[in-house]
Amino acid sequence: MRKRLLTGIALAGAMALAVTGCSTDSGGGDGDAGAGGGGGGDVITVGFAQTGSESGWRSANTESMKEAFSEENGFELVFNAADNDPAAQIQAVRSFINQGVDAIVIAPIVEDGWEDVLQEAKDAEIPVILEDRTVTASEDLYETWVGLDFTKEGEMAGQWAAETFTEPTKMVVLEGTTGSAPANDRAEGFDSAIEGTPIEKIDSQTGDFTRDGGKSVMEGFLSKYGADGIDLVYAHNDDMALGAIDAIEAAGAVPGEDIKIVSVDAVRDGMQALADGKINYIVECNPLLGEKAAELVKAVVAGETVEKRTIVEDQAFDQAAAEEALPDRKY
Ligand code: GYE
Repeated sequence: MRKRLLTGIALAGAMALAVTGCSTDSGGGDGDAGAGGGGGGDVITVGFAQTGSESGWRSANTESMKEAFSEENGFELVFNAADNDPAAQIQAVRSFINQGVDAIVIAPIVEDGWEDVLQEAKDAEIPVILEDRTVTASEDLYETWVGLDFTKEGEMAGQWAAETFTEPTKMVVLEGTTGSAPANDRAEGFDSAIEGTPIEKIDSQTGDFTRDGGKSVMEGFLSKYGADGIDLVYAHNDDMALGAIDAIEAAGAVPGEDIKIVSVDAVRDGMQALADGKINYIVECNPLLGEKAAELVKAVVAGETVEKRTIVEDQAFDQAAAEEALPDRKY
């Protein structure tokens, strides 16, 4: 503990020096000589292992995190985006441990496989805070998690489908990244909500949460079943829904009419497509988790006890609600 604390102080000192040197070199554009020191307190060095940059949601989340973990707020952020490669993400966490950061924040790409590296962080007495996605590893291996209720998101999407489709309906699913918490939970929540309805899942494949992935998987579905053989698309995120829209239009069908679409996230492009009638319903997933994550990191580093889980509430939008929300949408 003490050893780590000393390392932290040494690091903070080195950084304060580096920042001071930097602002002198840059001609004092920042003005305030105290700005680099986080208001005179110790700078908290945080390693953040982001998933990658797969979607609009992810861009908004990265921006929110960078804004919250700023120098002005007393942080030095070491950022890594793993390009959706679970092994690379674990390696990034290991390198944060070796660097002796004060805290590690992880948005875990997949749920499984975290035990060893989380134990290594624990042995090094570096607190780990999860944001966005969850892991299957024991809760003892991390301090806290801030994120969304993905199962509920799936349920909300499924409830809309269950109410909307009362005749036999053929549905295809564009899944998120295989093994990720939102892909697993959004599938489970949706499936439970449509149980006993005439909605039949005829196919389900991963589009990896990307627009290109959604487009190519949808092209495959369209060539296999024909546009007439598909009534509904459930996309685990807006980006894949947007890719599916391109594929449906290219096949000469009308998205939102010939083939209905329900998705999750409510990012600006998705909301625009909903307002345009190309998507029929969107369940929100709030990416603005930075402020809460930074607050938790500060508390944990200060040795305070924090809640094990913080869940941010989501809402859902139909076309009219999207039109109304769009002008003030922050992401
Ligand atoms: O829905 C998707 C992103 O983990 C909640 O990841 C997040 C998901 C989000 O790529 O767009």
